[in-house]
Amino acid sequence: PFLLNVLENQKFLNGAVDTYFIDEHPQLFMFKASQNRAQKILNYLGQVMVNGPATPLATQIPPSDVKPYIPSVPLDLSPEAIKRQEMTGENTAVKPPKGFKEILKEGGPEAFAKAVRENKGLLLMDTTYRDAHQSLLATRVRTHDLLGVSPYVAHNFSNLYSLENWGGATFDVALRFLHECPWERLEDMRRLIPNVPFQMLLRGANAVGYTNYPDNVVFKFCEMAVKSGMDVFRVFDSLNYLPNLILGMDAAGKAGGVVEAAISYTGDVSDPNKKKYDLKYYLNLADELVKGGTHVLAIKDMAGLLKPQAAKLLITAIRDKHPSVPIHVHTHDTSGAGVASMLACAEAGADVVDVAVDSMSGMTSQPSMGALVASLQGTPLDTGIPLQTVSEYSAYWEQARTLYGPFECTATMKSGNADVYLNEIPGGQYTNLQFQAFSLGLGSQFEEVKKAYREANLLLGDIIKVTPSSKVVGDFAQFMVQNKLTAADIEARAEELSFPKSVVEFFQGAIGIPYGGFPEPLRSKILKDMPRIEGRPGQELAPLDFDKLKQDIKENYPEVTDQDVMSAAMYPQVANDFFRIRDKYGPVKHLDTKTFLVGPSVGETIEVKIERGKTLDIKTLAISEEMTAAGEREVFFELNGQLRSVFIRDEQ
Ligand code: 3PY
Ligand code: ZN
Repeated sequence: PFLLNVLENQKFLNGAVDTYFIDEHPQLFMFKASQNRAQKILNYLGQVMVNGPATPLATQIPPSDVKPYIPSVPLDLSPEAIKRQEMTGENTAVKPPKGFKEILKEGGPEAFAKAVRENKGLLLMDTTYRDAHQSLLATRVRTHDLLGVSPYVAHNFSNLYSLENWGGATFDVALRFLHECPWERLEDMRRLIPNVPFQMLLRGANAVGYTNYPDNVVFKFCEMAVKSGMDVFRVFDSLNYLPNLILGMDAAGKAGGVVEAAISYTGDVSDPNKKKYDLKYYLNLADELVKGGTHVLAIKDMAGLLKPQAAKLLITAIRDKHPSVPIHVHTHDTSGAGVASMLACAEAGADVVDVAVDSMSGMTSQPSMGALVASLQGTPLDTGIPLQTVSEYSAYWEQARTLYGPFECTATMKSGNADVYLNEIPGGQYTNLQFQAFSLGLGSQFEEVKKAYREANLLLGDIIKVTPSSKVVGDFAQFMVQNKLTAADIEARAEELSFPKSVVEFFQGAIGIPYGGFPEPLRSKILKDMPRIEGRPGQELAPLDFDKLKQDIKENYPEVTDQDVMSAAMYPQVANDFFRIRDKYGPVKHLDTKTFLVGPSVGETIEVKIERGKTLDIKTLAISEEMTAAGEREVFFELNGQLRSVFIRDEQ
């Protein structure tokens, strides 16, 4: 019987116990859910039922009602485990097999890199938990659905190079739209997947934001990420600006992470007419990053421009020059040539390529894991992953994806499109721009935006385009379309036009210096006598005072953690809104996705597991037709068999 938890147990408090004590008394770790948390969840449900979604939905497609089937993992059937299961209600899985995480833990990043380089077959990074949904579902996949299949990943994908599951846009979106703490997500995943290296995307000096941060913020961010379970940091800069890249690499390295410095790829090294970003440019950059101490070298083909022939040239050349450095290639399948390109990379000597599980692959996402695994079966580059395993994993995501209908890129995108070789729009942004164009109701708008994007890029001097430089080009393109301006108009009227803020800041040097410098006379015409930043932008910023920031937040939220403070350092306003919502609605990450997005219907019963062994059974009974004098409606629930109600202001 459950009586006291550890905090009330004298024997535990006196320290008069051994470690097996915990194994034998799992009930000591069962804490009573505070009434508070349950009440807050009811408030959230009431709010969504009365006033509609608490996060903006992007398409007309509703979330499905499915409970994705979770493929099983081997269970521990020992008497101790069964006892534990009886007490906590949780299945007790056996320990998953060891993987590269073990090598990293024991030998550090150098040993990890060596093992990767010596591995015979092709290694894979699975992007399903990050880039795949960033590119297909507006980054909206929630912790709830990531955790669902995590034990399966741990048990069946132990030979992955890494699982990309954090960073990029996930940090911002978790806080802003999913009302979840990104740090908790990372720690939750780590708990369920102890054996596979975790990988994140770090935007160099921009960390996981869109702007430059003081150096101490980037360093502390990486340190905290490692503490919460991060292993491999893919570090890039949106202009391939070396000082920004080196800063990110130093921060990741000092934190103890594996440094995977990335060269962002644009243009076409197989086309002799494309002269700016030629083989020499990429080889020089590779030399600099190896000199800078990267453990692994990444080629980040964020738009999917690396054609098979170009892949062969580029990877062969880097392989020859740096025989002992592992090469990891990232691409997007926007044109449909992704699988062919990744096979070409593997044959030319790349050690690792990026794939997404089949049902989350293709189009602006990564190429298909199953296609790559099957293509290499029985060859010297065999990945060793059984196709059946990929299929089971894919079946989970095929169902889980239907929960995200409101963010589904296929609402507008029906196929791949090789026009990406012309406009060079990165995968994530391609879907975004298409959404925006269609939401304006203009079918032809997207075609115009894509053409303008190409022109805007050339006006900016043909720059590398990836977050945040891709936003500069996107804003510029939209400005041109909205104001019906051609490139010639821009050049002629630059002094009098009022350009988007991001474009002006780019010319000021706010995100760094592009390769080949800024285009003149356009820069001078736009900036006139505005200030310019010379060199690395972050260098000029004063260190952030974390203690002061913590004190400030504490005034409103006394329980603020260091992780919260870092969230606020990255995104001050977004984090503040998140704290307010968390305070009001509690841990909404535990709700299933359909309920989180559109709420339960009247008469529906839902289960909310708010912690190990603690489940809330919530039945929605009714919403009052009458409004109170204060403009509120009463929403009635049955919570674990007891009648409860909440008053919700009707904002409609
Ligand atoms: C990001 O910065 O989020 C990206 O995915 C860039 O490719
Ligand atoms: Zn990407």
